[in-house]
Amino acid sequence: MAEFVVKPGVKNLQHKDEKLITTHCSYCGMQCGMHIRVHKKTGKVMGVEPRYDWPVTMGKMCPKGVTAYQQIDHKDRITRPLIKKNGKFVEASWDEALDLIEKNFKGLQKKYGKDTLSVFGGVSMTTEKCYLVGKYARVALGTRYLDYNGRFCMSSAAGGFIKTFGIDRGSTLPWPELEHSDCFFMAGTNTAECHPTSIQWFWRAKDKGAKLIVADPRETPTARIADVHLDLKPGTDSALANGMMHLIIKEGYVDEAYVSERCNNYEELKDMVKKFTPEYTSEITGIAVEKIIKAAHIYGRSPRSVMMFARGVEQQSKGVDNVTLYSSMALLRGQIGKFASGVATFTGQGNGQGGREHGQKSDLLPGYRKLTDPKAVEYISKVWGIDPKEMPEPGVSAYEMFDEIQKGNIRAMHVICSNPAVSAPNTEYIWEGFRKLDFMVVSDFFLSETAEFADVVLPAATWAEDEGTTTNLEGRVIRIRKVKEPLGESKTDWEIMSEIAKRMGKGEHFQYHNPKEIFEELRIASKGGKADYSGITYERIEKEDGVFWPCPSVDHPGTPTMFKEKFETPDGKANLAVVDWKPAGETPTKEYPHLLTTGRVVFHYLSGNQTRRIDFLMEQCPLPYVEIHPELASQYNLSNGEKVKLTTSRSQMTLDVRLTKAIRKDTVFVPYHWGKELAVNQLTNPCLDPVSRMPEFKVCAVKIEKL
Ligand SMILES: Nc1nc2c(c(=O)[nH]1)N[C@H]1C(S)=C(S)[C@@H](COP(=O)(O)OP(=O)(O)OC[C@H]3O[C@@H](n4cnc5c(=O)[nH]c(N)nc54)[C@H](O)[C@@H]3O)O[C@H]1N2
Ligand SMILES: Nc1nc2c(c(=O)[nH]1)N[C@H]1C(S)=C(S)[C@@H](COP(=O)(O)OP(=O)(O)OC[C@H]3O[C@@H](n4cnc5c(=O)[nH]c(N)nc54)[C@H](O)[C@@H]3O)O[C@H]1N2
Ligand code: SF4
Ligand SMILES: [Mo]
Repeated sequence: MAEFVVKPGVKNLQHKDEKLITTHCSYCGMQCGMHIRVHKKTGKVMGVEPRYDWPVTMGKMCPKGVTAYQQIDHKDRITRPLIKKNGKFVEASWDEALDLIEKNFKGLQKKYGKDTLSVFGGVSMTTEKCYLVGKYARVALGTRYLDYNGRFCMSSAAGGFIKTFGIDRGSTLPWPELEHSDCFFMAGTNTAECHPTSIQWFWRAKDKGAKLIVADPRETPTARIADVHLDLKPGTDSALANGMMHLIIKEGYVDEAYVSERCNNYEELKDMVKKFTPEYTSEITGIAVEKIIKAAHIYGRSPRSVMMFARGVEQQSKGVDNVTLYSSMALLRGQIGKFASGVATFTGQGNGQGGREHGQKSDLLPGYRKLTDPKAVEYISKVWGIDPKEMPEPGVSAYEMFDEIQKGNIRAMHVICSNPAVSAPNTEYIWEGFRKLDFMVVSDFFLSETAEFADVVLPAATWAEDEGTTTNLEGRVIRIRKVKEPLGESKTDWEIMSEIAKRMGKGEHFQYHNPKEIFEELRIASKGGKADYSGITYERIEKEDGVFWPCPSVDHPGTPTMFKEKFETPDGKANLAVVDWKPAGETPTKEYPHLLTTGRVVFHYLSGNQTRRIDFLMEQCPLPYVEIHPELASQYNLSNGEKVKLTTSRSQMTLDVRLTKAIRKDTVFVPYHWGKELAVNQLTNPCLDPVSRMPEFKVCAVKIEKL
């Protein structure tokens, strides 16, 4: 019945009636290599096969990835445009929907000015689409108000990397080198559940003797395999990193030659970390002194180490500080720009890297150019064929757009590929904003909690119904392939934006026939920028198993390892962080005596709008819950499975208790993948990092009550 596809290293099983279409999983930044099985005669999607010859994931996939294909023909797909009439959605033709959008967008702009429209983007889309969102907002709609869900995801990493290294690329090294590292310091990353197919690299390294240090308030599946688990109090990472550097300096683990040649601020850093003795560090972080010392010795003595972090340290009002400090630990050890060592943040969304480089952010243009730089404006205006004077000014960050709604400065919003009704902090404020809008459009393929607020919902094609590129967590640009035609009347996001552009009288700037044409334009737009894609072509990606940016010409090999000779700062040196510890935006009080942190489980993805529709994943994890240590629970006489009320100064909600010893006694944890009354973001603190404008999803003060 089955036959083997014979190709070196490939062991995929293939049925004779099926063809395999080679692509990548739609969900996280790992972008696991996979083949979608399609019936040759009917074109029906039959299932998935992992791709054994993909060098980053080598045939591994997680429970979300192996069921991702079930979205493609899912019964819940929106297949025709929806228009809200008397509070209810009715199906409409594309012409009706687009007419209504045109009438409202034009009418509102005539009355209130161009900036009354806004766009809220997302990075589950290909880079071609993400690039086009920026052009759509600025050229088709002509508004300054554009931001995207990556603001809640990668923005502190971006801010920290720019400060430290002068450029924001998530990883300084390619993933297959991890196997040859001696030590991994992992702060605020639950890799085992959030980037599960990475774990194979750490196991292979561990088999050769590598050590793993994990800093997390919870004993996650990642922490469970660690040699040292630094169980810190949420919001204290800057103290921990300073404490580690205190010991690295004191014990003589600094690579003095590297630091003097390649880094600024060493003397100032030494002064700053003097007070962070293990005792002082322990007092702030709550980690035992011996563990701090043990971790510093392991990290300090490892010839090749990789500093790794994720949202646990970044989604804080001091997220940028944390990133600069942890990166500085790696710099002190001279670990950046060499084989099997470096710094990496785990990119969250599938295209979290590529989608943030080409102008979806309120202050950025393609290629990481700055909207405040007149030369950049001039260059991009030329590529786009507009007068530089028409280029809108920078707008505001994702959460701050909701302040503009309250002030009446924004009266319409087009949400493309995001579900902020679930995923933005302090959701009641977000819901209030959506209700206040005069007109709202959402592009999605499933009716999300956000879409329910909309006046018009446009059926978007899925990741499997279009081709294009994404950039994975290493910085490798890869190909996403079209598996089948869009379901029903759904259209690709680039077609939808181009249609609306035409209606807004800007059609001449959106004359695309396929994603490749958009990519060719993006190559030019990014040329000479920091994220230079001009040397990358679809053909090269195919031939070379992806191409790492920056890649400034077609004969350039791409850049798997960053900063081999110099950093991207004006003087070519990295900036060590001289930053004191500051408390989180909210700390426990008498009324709210405990800490609440939020995050993920392996079975669901982000707002859950995709994974809550997959039966297998719902069977594994149907509802949110609150993780509480048995000692804390006993203070409130709570037992497993009981209902408990959590209250913060913003709101309250009811959750099931899950007793576990794998969490600090002063902290509770809730996963955030559910909406409405089940959304933990009703409780979270919208306190923003001053640089990245990242909300503090990871720390707030909470009250616990037995019901
Ligand atoms: N299964 C699954 N995988 C995913 C996703 C998903 O939704 N589900 N989403 C993807 C996306 S977009 C992202 S951004 C990534 C996120 O990947 P991660 O950042 O790894 O995931 P989180 O669960 O948000 O947070 C990681 C850890 O931070 C810890 N933490 C909380 N507060 C602190 C603190 O103050 N300091 C430190 N050091 N740690 C703290 C939490 O206990 C948690 O275990 O995952 C990607 N992969
Ligand atoms: N409390 C708390 N809140 C958090 C976090 C946390 O750790 N704690 N993490 C934050 C992070 S890191 C992130 S990344 C955000 C994510 O927050 P969201 O942006 O809300 O995440 P998604 O659920 O991916 O939303 C994407 C939506 O777009 C749709 N979609 C997917 N692909 C496409 C496409 O190609 N085109 C179109 N048009 N639509 C598409 C999906 O169906 C879904 O409804 O949440 C943030 N919120
Ligand atoms: S690890 Fe990420 S990319 Fe890989 S299968 Fe799971 S969700 Fe998809
Ligand atoms: Mo994310």
